[in-house]
Amino acid sequence: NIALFFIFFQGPLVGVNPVQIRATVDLYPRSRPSYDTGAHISENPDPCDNFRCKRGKTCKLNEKDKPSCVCQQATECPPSVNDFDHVCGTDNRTYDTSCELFATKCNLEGTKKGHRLHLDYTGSCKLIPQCVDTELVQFPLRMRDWLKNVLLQLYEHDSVTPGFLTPKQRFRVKKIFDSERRLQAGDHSVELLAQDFEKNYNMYIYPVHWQFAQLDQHPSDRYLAHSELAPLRVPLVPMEHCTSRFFQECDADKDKQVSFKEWTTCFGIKNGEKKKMHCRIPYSWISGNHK
Ligand SMILES: *[C@@H]1O[C@H](CO)[C@@H](O)[C@H](O)[C@H]1NC(C)=O
Ligand SMILES: [Ca+2]
Ligand SMILES: [Ca+2]
Repeated sequence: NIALFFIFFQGPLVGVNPVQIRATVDLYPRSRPSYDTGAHISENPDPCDNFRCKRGKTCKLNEKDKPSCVCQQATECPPSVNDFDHVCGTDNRTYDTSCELFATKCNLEGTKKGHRLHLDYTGSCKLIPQCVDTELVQFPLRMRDWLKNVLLQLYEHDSVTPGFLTPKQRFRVKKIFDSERRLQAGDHSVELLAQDFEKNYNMYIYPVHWQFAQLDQHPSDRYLAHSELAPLRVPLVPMEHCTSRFFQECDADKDKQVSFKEWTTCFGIKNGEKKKMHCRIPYSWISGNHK
């Protein structure tokens, strides 16, 4: 999922971004043909093959020749290919690559500095302007519109190469896609976005629910922890200076998690339509989990 959002957000939250096409393939690897020929299978497989370590760590064999995870050295990280590989840490220091940041964090393990160091956003560190109230109000309007466009794009790709959406997701998005009334993707004024939200409110519900479910995976519990929000936050912060404040204020009860209810409220989607239970979308429909 991280791959999707990293690439999705290489443009501002308006219109249709052609880079999104590549991104979707990364998100849905099952749509990618597999070329595993089995050529790597040898008599003595490296025990470190398929041994996964968390970010910042790498697999090494210990004294007993057993694979184990140890901190990676920043100098062992592959060099950055271009400026897009740079990341800004919460220490406001630019790291050449995210590998370097996580290696640095790992080597600081047990220290306060290491505990505090996180990936803040993609790109070199820069001055992020303060988000003023009037801008904060506009942020969810633009993001809602963007989410809808992302889903419609996925739908179009899915029509050519199935696998981007589950049948149930397709069913939901088709309704939006087929609507004559929908606002086409474009660089719209905040006034127009607000008007369209009033007029076509129903078209915005699913994209907002869908994005939540995309992020709510570790674990899938209807709460977004800070780390679950990261795939969305990290690429967005350098482009949209209200991102951090928006998600902070989204957590209305300040328990450091964004609940499903807090999320929908942030995007202006109504909650608790209890009388219309039969209209509610089962959570599994949104997330695409067939459980
Ligand atoms: C972070 O670093 C950038 C670039 O060096 C600088 O412009 C900015 O003011 C710094 N931000 C803070 C909060 O210190
Ligand atoms: Ca969760
Ligand atoms: Ca909360």
